[in-house]
This record gives sequence, structure tokens and C-alpha cells, in this order.
Amino acid sequence: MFELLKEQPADKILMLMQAYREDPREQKVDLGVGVYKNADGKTPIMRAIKTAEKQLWEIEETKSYTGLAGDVGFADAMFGLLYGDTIKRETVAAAATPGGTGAVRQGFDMIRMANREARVFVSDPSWPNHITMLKHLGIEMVPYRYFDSETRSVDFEGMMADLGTAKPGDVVLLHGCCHNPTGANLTLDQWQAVIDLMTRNGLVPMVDIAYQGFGDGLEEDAAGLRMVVSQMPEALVAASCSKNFGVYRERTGLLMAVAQDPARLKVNQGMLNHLNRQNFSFPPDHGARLVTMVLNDAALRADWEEEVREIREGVLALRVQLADELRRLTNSDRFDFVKQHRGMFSRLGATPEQVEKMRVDNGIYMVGDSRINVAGLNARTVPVLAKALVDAGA
Ligand code: PLP
Ligand code: TYF
Repeated sequence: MFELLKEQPADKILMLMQAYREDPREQKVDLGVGVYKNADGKTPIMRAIKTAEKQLWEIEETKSYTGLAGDVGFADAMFGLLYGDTIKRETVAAAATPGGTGAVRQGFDMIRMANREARVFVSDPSWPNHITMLKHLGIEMVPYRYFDSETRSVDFEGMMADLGTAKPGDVVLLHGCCHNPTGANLTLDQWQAVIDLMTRNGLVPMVDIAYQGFGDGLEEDAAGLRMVVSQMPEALVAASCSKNFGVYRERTGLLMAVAQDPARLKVNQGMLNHLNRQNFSFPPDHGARLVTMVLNDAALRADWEEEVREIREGVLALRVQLADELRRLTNSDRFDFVKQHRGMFSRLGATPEQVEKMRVDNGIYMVGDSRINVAGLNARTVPVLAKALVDAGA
């Protein structure tokens, strides 16, 4: 049987991680995989998570199975974080999943079960796993223009034109905030225009939110999502806790089906439970429990919000430093977009050859499309990157 299998292409981002590890140079700089790193290059366990973990060790009495959808308390706590008081809890069916990836994957599964004809419109570019998972499931993917490589901001006209070709029942996949890989995001007016278009044409939104709190703030980063779920009759929402709670390896995420009509709740919840059961039965619980404890305890929550703020402001400061350094070196404002971008990533607009040159000459590792993880920089390496970019001719 195995001889029938073909080799699968590797994940480019994960391959880059491996190449970085194998590089013996001391001055190497890792701007690859989207993992937050502090100025020392470490990905620490967040303070509130560590405290919750100690508490959990004391109070946890069983490791028996949770429910198929995970602990309802996790969904309740995440509901508050994501939606505030913009929608009613009884409009949201939710199931814990292994990470945001699990949520996205099962969201796609649910689309396919509901409507075999539905196509999924995906931003060009997007997180590569969006595309590979759709392909894996045999769902037709339609790219929509998103990034203007000249201005390095959103090509909103192109986006609207492409979404205008979607048929009723097609799904529009949107990044909730901190677009991966570009760092370019919609304004609230643009969110509204997309919502109006989706409403007019009977399209179904799916929002993938993996970086809440890393852009402009916990509330600010959820604003577009909140507009979608409060105005549209239905939405799928995939949330990841990996980055904003720093629980990457615990695999903590949540898939939600939001429906204005509360009569949908029972069927939607049953469908989410069903999908969990088909794929892995019970979702992982440890990370979800820590997140729930942090969100529900006033002191832990305040400390967590403070640490998310420190992370966000640290990344923003690096953006400003990088843009300013590039302004100085190039005598132009053409890299100012770095300051406008939000979240962990920016697509710099260097060619694959220039990216390769920076890797070979300077030991700087970024994704081949010139996406950098800004959090991989520190005050010392910002000028190194800026100079390398200019030397490479970017
Ligand atoms: N969606 C986007 C856009 C992402 O960048 C990520 C990356 O980590 C995820 C989803 C899923 O993250 P995880 O499965 O680690 O929670
Ligand atoms: O885009 C990133 O770097 C993060 C982490 O298969 C990641 O989203 C990368 C690749 C992957 C899963 C997560």
C-alpha cells in the first residue's frame, strides 16, 4: 500500500525553522515562523498562564474526558473575549479544537457538509495552510486580490471587485486582524463595505482570528469580527489561543457557528460535536482550561491583558525603529508601511532572490515571500535587517 503514496510538499515556514537551526552562524536572525519572541529571542510562558498552571495542578482532580465540544466554560469565556456584548450567547454554537488550525479545518469541513457547491474565497496571499487544507478537502478555492505590492497596503478595489464575482452561498474567508502574511488590514469602513457586499450577494463570512491583542488592542482587534457577527445572519469563526495566550503546543482553539436565528443553535452545536467526534473525539483540555482560568479571574486577567499590551507595544516599537532606520538609509519614506502594518508580520516586498541573498550574506531568515516576524527582531538586529535589505537592493 505505502508504495502508492506520493511525497507531499513540506511546509515552507516549518522548513525555514529547520534551516535556521542548522545554520552555525552566531549572528543569525530568525524572522521566520510566527511565534512571539522577546528581546532575548525567548518565547516565555506568559505570567498569568504560569500562575494558572500552578493553581490547576493543585485543584485539578481528574483527567477524565471532557464533553465532545470541550468545556462549555471555555466557550463562555472566549465568547466574552471575542464578541463582548455585541451578540447573544444563544446565537453561538462552539466547540474547542486542537488549535486555531483545528478550528479552521473543521470550519471547512462544516462548509463542505452544508453545501458541496460552496467555493471559498481566500485572500491572495493568505496563510498557506488555508489553501492546502481546502485542497485536501476538495473544496474549490478562489483567490481574491488583497495586497497591493506597490503600496504594500490593502488593494481594496481589487478585493471588492473579486468578491463581487462570488455567487450566493460562497464563503469569504477573512482574517480577523493582523493579516498573515502581509500585516496589511482593513479599516472599519472597509469591513463595513465587505459586509454590505456579502449581505447583498448572499455570501457567508468565515473569520479566522489568531492574533487578537497583537494589533491595536484586544477590543480594537475584534472590532471587524464584531461587525460581521452582529450584522450578518450567519458566520463561522475560528479562534486561536496559541499566540495571545502563548499556549502554542497545548493546541487551544475554538470553532464557532454564529446564527442570528437561535433556532439554529441545536443543529449547529450538534454538527460541531459531530465533527469533533469524527476527527478526534474529545478536544485537548489543558490549554483551554488555563485560558478559561485567566479570563475568569480578575487578577489573572489584568496581568494577562498587561502582558499582551507589553507584547503589542514591543512589536510596535520595533516597527517604528525599523521604518525610521530604513528612512535614514534610503532617504525616502518607501518603507513607512512597516509602521502602518499591524500584528506580528509584515511583507516587505523583497524578491525571492533578495530574500535568499539576505539569508546567505547576513544569516537573516524570512519566509520566501519576504514576510518577516517582527517579534523576531530586537533593538540590535533592526539595523542589521535594514542594512541587509538595502544592500540586497530591496
Ligand atoms: N490562522 C492563522 C491566520 C494563523 O496565522 C495561524 C497560525 O498559527 C492559525 C490560524 C493557527 O494557529 P494554531 O493552530 O497554532 O492555533
Ligand atoms: O504563519 C505562521 O508562521 C504561524 C505558525 O503549518 C504556523 O501561523 C506556521 C506553519 C504551520 C502552522 C503554524
